[in-house]
Amino acid sequence: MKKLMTGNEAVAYGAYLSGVKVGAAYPGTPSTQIMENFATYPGVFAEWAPNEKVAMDVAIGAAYAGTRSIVSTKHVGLNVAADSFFYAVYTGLNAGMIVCCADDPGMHSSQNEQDNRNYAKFAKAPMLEPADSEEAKQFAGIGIEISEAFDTPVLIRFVTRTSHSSSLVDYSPDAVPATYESKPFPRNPAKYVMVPAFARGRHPIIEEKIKKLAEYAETTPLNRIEMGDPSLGIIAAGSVYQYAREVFPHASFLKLGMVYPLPKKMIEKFAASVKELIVIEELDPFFEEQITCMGIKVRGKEIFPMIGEFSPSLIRRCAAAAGLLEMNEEEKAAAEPSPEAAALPIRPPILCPGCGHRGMFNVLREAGVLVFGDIGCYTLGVAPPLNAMHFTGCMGASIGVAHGFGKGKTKEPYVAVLGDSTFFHAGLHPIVDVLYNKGATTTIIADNRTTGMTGHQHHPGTGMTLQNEETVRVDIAELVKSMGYKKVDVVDPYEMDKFAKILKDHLASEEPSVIVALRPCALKEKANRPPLHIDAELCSNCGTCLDLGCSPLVQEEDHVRIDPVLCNGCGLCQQVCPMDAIQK
Ligand SMILES: Cc1ncc(C[n+]2csc(CCOP(=O)(O)OP(=O)(O)O)c2C)c(N)n1
Repeated sequence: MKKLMTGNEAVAYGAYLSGVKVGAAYPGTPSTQIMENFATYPGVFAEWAPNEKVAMDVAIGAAYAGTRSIVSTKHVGLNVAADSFFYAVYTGLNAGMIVCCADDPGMHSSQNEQDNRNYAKFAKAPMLEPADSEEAKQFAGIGIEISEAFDTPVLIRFVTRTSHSSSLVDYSPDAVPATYESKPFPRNPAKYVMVPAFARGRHPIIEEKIKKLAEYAETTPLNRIEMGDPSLGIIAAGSVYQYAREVFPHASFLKLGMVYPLPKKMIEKFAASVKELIVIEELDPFFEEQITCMGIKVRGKEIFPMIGEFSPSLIRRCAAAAGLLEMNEEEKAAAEPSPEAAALPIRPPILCPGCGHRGMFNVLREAGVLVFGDIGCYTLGVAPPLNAMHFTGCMGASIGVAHGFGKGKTKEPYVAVLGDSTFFHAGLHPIVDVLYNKGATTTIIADNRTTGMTGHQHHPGTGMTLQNEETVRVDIAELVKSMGYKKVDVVDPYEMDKFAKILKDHLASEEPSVIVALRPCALKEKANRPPLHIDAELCSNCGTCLDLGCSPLVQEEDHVRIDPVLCNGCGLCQQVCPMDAIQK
């Protein structure tokens, strides 16, 4: 039967079908649902690791043990896991392993739009890129085959569109996963212990392997030439291939399913059979540069942008500007921004009603401290009217940067702020660094007992596993105390006066300190508190409550009103109202 599946669902299904039994990941949009789905299949073990490097090591370990494995990550997660990924290319594995990584062109939910195809070249590992969900399913199995045939981890690249869009997949509810002979881990230090003497022996093997993979790329059906009108030849992969097919229905195509290493002979043959050759690829000129280096005349980034996400209409507009096609009136009209869309109000993301982060940021703003922030829902503290964050880089950077800022002999009061999931991901090492290197940073851990931003995944501080089993809950306050932190307070960010006093005390202290701002995520809490309302007679319309940036607070002509449908009853606005106009 056919089933509508997202690319994330399909690759998880494909991994299950091909006998993958161990999966590890850390959540990250757009890849999160790969592991969430894989975890639902019978007979598999799947975990949320504290971060992507740990996830990578876990999957590598499983493959060493002779069990097929999968890792999934968003693009920047591969930065975190890169050290491990690179050694795995050197050691090889023992059973197949696929690394599904999802790029985010257009930065729908990321801090950058790096092109992870570069990792394949950099690490010297093969990379596949599906163009729809059926391919996502199939490429999981082919990835495992390649991994075992060439003794290498195989990257499967997604982008937001291939991860999140749905298309039909051949599906059987009773499908039985493939069986395979599990081999015991060979005790072979020359292969698995990467000291320089042994690693030197491995490097030529990797170079040889990538040459063999390039030969494989020439014959695998993953890459195919689809001859149409020979006046224009297009090389494309992934979702961009689908867009290009839509825009140029009659052109000739070289559709790449294996995006590294490239099938050079096939490219030469294709180039020779078309009059003009173009490459359509999002982000970096990854194919274009390699094809240009082969001495083949090709155009790519001269026509299409290096920045942002593509769409059929963007490809059409760029191609028309380059004289490759003519747009009809309807297409021209569709390319113009619609007045209706322009008239829509801008709705930036904001913290949810009842979010504890709001109380914390209100205290921080009122205290006027510099806030070295991090990545999570709480990054929204940067937005007006809270305006209470002054730096965010990547996960876990808050504490180290704040520590360095302190060592830079600043006179300004400053704090580091990061979430509980981020703390377990990349906060442990810098928080040790502050202590070890005699820093004075106050670190605030916004503990909402979940990974809020990516959709409420468990982490070591929630007491539950990905497969919904109860487990040890690592207590953040006890953990930092055991490291040697003496000044540690746990405070509810709903209690803003108390929080402000504790903050003042911590900032006045010379010693490094930790404040755990503990308040479960409002979307998980199911608090069932009655909504508040504003007595219009008492409201002086001063706007103090609006500075909390809480969406149920609506400005009327001469007073503020609370929308009872949205209000969570948290009482933060009641605490800041100077007129006592807000009541239960
Ligand atoms: C290296 C990396 N991995 C994953 C992500 C995706 N991501 C962004 S924020 C976040 C965690 C947020 O959880 P938490 O720190 O608990 O804060 P909350 O959103 O709950 O406030 C994740 C997983 C990322 N941006 N970078």
